[in-house]
Parts: sequence; C-alpha cells; structure tokens
Amino acid sequence: MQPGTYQQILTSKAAKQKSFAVLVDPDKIQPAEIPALVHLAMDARVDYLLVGGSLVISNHLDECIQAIKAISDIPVILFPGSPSQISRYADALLYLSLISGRNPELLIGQHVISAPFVKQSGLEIMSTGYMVIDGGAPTTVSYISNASPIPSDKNEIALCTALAGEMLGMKLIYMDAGSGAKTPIRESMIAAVAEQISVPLIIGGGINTPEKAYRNCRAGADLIVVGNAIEKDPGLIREISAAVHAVSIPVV
Ligand code: 1GP
Repeated sequence: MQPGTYQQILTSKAAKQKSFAVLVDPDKIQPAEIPALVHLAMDARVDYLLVGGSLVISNHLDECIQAIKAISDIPVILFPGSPSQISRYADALLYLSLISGRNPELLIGQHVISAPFVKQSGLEIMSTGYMVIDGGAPTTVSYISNASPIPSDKNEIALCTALAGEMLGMKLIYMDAGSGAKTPIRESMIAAVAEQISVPLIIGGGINTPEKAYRNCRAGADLIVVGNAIEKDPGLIREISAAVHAVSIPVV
C-alpha cells in the first residue's frame, strides 16, 4: 500500500529532504493544457501538485485533476479557496484554517458547514494552519476574508501564530505571501518559525527564481509552492525543482 501523502511529507522532513509543489489554478489552465505541464513536472521530479485557487470560477476542477491522474502518480493535493473546491479525484486536502486572520468563518465556520461533505469525499485530510503574510500587494484571500495579513517584518507574530496552530493540533503550517506577491516571505521570518515548530512548514507566494526557492529551503521551509512564475515560464519548473532538491544533499 502507498503511504499517505502526509506520511510522505513527514518522511521527507525526517530525512531533511526538501520538497517542491507546483500550484495549478484551474482558472488559469485548460484541461487540454494539463498533459504538457504534468510531463514537465514529472521530468523535473516535482513532488506534489497543488490544485486550487482563490475563487475557481471555472467548472473544470474535476476534469483538471482527472487529466493529471491519467498520466501521473504525483500526489495531487487540493488547496481550496472555498469549501466548494473539493474533488474526490485528488489524493489529499489541505484543510485550511486561516489562523493569521480573525474571521470566524475561515477559522471554523465554513468547516462546520462542509464537514460531512469533506468526510464523504474520502480524501486524506491534512489540517493546515494557513497564515497570510503581507507580500506588498492586497491578496484575494485577504480581501475575501476581510482579514489583515501578518506584517512582513513581525517575525514574533508569525512564530506565535504558527506555534499556536501546531499546539492546536494542525499537521502543517502554510505561510503564504499570496499569489504573485511582490515581496515573498522574508527568510528571517521563515527561520524564526521553522525553529519553533516541528510540523512541516510550507512556504509560497511570489517565489519566482530558483535562488529564492533555495534560500527559503535553507531558512527552514520544508515544502516550496510556486504557481505564478511557472504559469509565465514553465521552463522554471526544472530549475526550481533542482534548486529545492539540491538543499537536500548533505554537505560533507
Ligand atoms: C499562492 O503560495 C501560492 O497561494 C503560490 O504563489 O503564485 O506567487 O507562486 P505564487
């Protein structure tokens, strides 16, 4: 039996191997374009495909995931902007609670409403403390949730929030500067959080070069997520994946 997705993430972390996930937003890609992207991801040894977006106005979420699954074993993890973005064709679900905000709907309210539906999906559920960090531009999630992001230089707020999430039982912490962020999360903040928590740390938002991905991993990220930059230049998949995986190589 294949280990679950969460176990795979934990195993990589225990082995000090960094992981790379490409974010696929169904609003920005047609199902017919999926195979080319997935072949690039397979060639580049991408570890996970995150599927989701803030809104997902298109109605081809299932179709996109089925197109991925038809040709690849890369685990597909849902990264939903709302409870409507659930597909039973995925492997696992980032069950997000927006712990950086103070909007009860996104902390627990929508979860209560969608809980039976989520359970019936049969997906592997990975509770995730989701933290939005100011990336220099208003994000869709901040607008919709009416919740302010954590200021980019307030490392202590970030680390206390992440720690609280972990102690509440969240299996993952995801710090996100927002899709297409002007300024990605500072390495000092990643390091401050990584030092305090023991669950895997996901970092995303505005990462657009292999160097940034590499430095974020060195600072303590376990899993790097890139969406926008790859939409603009799919060739970056290979370079960023190589940079992330290079951090795993022990220095002798
Ligand atoms: C956004 O973390 C993801 O939620 C990825 O961000 O699209 O800027 O890579 P980018």
